[in-house]
Amino acid sequence: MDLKLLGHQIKAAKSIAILTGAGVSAESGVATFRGQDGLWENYSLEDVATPEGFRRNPELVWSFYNQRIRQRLSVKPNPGHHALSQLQKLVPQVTLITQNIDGLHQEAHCTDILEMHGNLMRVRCVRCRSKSDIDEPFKEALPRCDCGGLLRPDVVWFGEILDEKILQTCFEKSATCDVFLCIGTSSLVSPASTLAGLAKNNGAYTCEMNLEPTPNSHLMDLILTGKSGEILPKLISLLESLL
Ligand code: BV8
Ligand code: ZN
Repeated sequence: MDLKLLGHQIKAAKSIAILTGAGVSAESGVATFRGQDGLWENYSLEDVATPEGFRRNPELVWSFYNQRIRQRLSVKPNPGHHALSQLQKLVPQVTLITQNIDGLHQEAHCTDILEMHGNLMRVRCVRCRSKSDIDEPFKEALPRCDCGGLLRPDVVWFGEILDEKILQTCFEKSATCDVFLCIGTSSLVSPASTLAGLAKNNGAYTCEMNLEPTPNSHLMDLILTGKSGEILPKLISLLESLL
């Protein structure tokens, strides 16, 4: 029944904004951040996901990210990623805002993707700021740019500002959409966690898909509890019967 409510809202929507978090990649085998055997269980966020941590111990940060690069290369998009790609084919104007840096939405052929926190498979030089894509982990403990500068992952760490243009577009899409889906995120990290409130304040129909409640659950018109890799394919089958 609940899924039907969402299906009709999506069918009637002119524009849809979707925010995804690590939970969408969990069924691909990518570790989430929080919860049991989450990434922050074995590393402290301050040591491996802040500019201060990188300044203090860049080798530790690179061992953390090389491990995530290795894991990324061993996984594939799951049915939840593929369902989001099908959703974009079924209905117009679906913007995919992701906190994830794993690039699995791209691999599942999603489009209109806004990567709020950067991408694991891209690095940038701290000296000349040049960026380059990578396709494997680094062998050296401290990878360097041709200019001699230290390379860092091209991701947004805690305490760092997000790309201005990407952030503005996230705000604009969230503030003007008719339906806002919040999938697989603990809604603890800002500014990503503010997007649902923006959508709600602007009259959007809001839906959260998660295994558990989050600090944003009170903003939701509909809460679908379960795995995104199971709920989203069911949503697609329903939409195919409605459209
Ligand atoms: C900023 C990139 C302006 C790196 C990430 C106090 C002091 C200083 C700053 C702050 C402060 N208080 C708040 C802040 C701002 C701070 C912040 O929010 N901190 C938090 C910890 C309180 N934010 C920032 O610093 C941002 N910048 O605000 O700039 C500024 C500047 C200076 C000072 C102030 C402000 C930058 C934030 C970006 C950080 N970078 N990632 C990397 O990935 O390595 S954030 C990191 O967390 C990931 O991107 C991740 O996506 C994100 C959020 O986590 P989730 O995706 O939600 O994942 P999580 O594991 O938490 O949850 C998974 C969920 O999925 C769970 O709910 C689970 O139930 C569910 N789930 C699991 N399996 C499934 C599922 N759901 C469905 N199906 C399943 N199968
Ligand atoms: Zn350089």
